[in-house]
Amino acid sequence: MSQVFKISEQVAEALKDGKPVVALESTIISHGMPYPQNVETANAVERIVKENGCVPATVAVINGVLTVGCDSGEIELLGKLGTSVAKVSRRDLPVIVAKKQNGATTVAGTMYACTLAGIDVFATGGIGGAHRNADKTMDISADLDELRQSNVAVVCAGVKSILDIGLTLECLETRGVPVIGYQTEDMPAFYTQKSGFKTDYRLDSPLEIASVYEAKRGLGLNGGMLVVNPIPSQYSMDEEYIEEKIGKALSEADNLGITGKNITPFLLDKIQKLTGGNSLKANIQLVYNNVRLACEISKSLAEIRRKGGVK
Ligand code: PSU
Ligand code: MN
Repeated sequence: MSQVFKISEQVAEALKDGKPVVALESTIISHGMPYPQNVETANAVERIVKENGCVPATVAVINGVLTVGCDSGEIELLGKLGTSVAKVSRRDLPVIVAKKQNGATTVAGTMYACTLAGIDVFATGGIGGAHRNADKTMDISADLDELRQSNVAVVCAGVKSILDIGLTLECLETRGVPVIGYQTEDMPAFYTQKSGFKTDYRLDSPLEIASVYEAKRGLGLNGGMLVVNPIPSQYSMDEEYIEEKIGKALSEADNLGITGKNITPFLLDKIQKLTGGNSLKANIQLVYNNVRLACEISKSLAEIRRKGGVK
């Protein structure tokens, strides 16, 4: 059989040596932001990971190979292709690989690659979740089911209120996924620091988060952990303003009958256009903030393991 999975040399070496690695998804590049800001952000993220003493591992399907550790040319390609490249969640992986196509991995697709590679920490902007009318449509992102089964700590800024945040939290509870607020009790709503919902636990240091992750592993509890990191206050958006734009985007999607895998990218694009790029600025900054926290967690985890792990 031809090669279906590849870890870049740099990432493989770091993993072998117990060095801290941070995984990054690629749907956020192709479907989450416009070109060229998407490529600029992805490159800046790689730089931030390195500056913070970790090895970046951007994940995507490149010519049919699920690749952990994309190079800058591959990142540029995904950014330029934008929404014309396949959006690859768990169910899409075998098809895009067999057809030898390119694909940008979602949180679910990236978490699966992390499991294959043995990467424990993954940073992104926001995860998918239960959509606002999920009680009727059953539109619940595969990201939530992946969190049930893949052993990865995912650092995000919560979920956008394009989703039903309360229902998303219920789905996570059912799936046994701990939702950890970093230095907060509040579940953030991506563009804002609060959603009106609470997290399961508040932890105040990367070391505590890493210890919980290791305890989970020690117990043989399969599945992920969701670390929610609120957008820094200087970049957070006015709640009423963003809610109004989200409402508009949702009703437009409804009028156009957009469903399935197209709905999330449609809403992300609409919101960016309706806010005249303001939301993109906030989005970029919260990603950087999550990447920095993920680096600290990954370094703490490496340190715990160097000292012999949680007993
Ligand atoms: N939410 C965002 N930005 C994103 C996504 C979600 O704020 O870029 C992307 C992520 O890749 C996520 C995917 O995994 O959308 C979820 O898509 P769906 O709802 O179709 O599962
Ligand atoms: Mn969906």
